[in-house]
Amino acid sequence: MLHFDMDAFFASVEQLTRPTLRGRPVLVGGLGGRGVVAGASYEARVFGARSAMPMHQARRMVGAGAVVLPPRGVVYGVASRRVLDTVRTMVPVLEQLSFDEAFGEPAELVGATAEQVEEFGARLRRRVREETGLVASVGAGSGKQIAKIASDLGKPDGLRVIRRDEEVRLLDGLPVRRLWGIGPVAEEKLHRLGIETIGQLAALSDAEAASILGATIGPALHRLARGIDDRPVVERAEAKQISAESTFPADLTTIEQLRDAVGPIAEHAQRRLERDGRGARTVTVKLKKSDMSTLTRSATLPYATGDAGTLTATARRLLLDPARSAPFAFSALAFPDSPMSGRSRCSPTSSSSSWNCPTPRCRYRNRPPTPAAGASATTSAIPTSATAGYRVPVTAW
Ligand code: DCP
Ligand code: MG
Repeated sequence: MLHFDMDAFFASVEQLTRPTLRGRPVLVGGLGGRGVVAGASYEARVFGARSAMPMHQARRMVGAGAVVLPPRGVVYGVASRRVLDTVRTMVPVLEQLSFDEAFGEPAELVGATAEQVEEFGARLRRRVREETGLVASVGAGSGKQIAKIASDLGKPDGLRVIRRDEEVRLLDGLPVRRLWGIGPVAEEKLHRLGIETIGQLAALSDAEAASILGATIGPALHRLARGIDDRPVVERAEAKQISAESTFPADLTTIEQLRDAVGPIAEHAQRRLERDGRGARTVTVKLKKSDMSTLTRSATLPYATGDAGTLTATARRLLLDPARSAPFAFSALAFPDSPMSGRSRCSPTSSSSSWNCPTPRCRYRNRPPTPAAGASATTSAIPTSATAGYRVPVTAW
């Protein structure tokens, strides 16, 4: 498995397109009072500046030499496409994770030695640099988890191939947070039990891992901690968010009411996910309080799934007790995510007034094929995740 990730992507594109910025500490991000850093060049990182840090703090760290720029999304999009197109000349099937990173498993590396993988990775990095002027770091290993860790270890401007016999030693010593799917909440749970490293997590029994991390994602995370990672590379079709929501006649005031209310909403969204032949990895719950303020919480699973039980359970875990905040007037749930592989999806007919659909009950069948139109006020309130393309407002249909 190969993973590539561009170095300081936004900042590097700025330095590429504005040569006077090369070698200088560039901060890309929000310029206003509450702006945060989206990307920092490696020259800025020397001073401690990092992505997601308040811009004023990063500016202070870097000092007078800081070059602060607003993000130019369109330019990064063009650069991203050029990078991806270049990588595809050597790795035809790619699973893109964001603007600047992707997994690939080139057929010519099946059964290759570590030296052959290194040679391929070096060639790939060279080609990206020659074609785009940008620097990619590349990692390789037996699975996605290890390949991603490898590219990170290779940074900046590097290549790291992790051999089978190095894997366990390397994983064991890493903090649990480095494991795919472990967010701040799971990390804190594990820390409270004295589990700091991936090795300590791997040493638990299956039952212990499930009881700490939950029966839905615990076993998957435990397998990853033990270095078992056979997830294939899956080309993603257009990402989208599928959502369902309800408004209640009376405010929900207990966690039990809220849990009950989530069931039918989750099932509704899950049925639509299924009809689309998709799976979801991220579950977002949006709650509207009686004072009309909105609260959004999400969780990302280690695998995309279409399983109703898993998705509903994940949504329920995200709920907050109304007794400890204002009662909830409204609750919504969304699955932004990737398609499951292998099932055909709807496409517009040549007349453009209806759709060819894989299932007879499909909601697209008699709709004009303009899926991006009509995002309702309710769904547009759901933050677009990095993978969300267009959103489908269930309330409108
Ligand atoms: N990004 C962002 N907000 C963040 C993190 C990243 O907007 N909190 C954007 C800017 C980054 C791009 O996504 O340039 C890619 O993210 P990476 O995490 O890959 O970070 P970089 O490419 O900037 O640096 P590197 O990969 O070298 O660590
Ligand atoms: Mg990057």
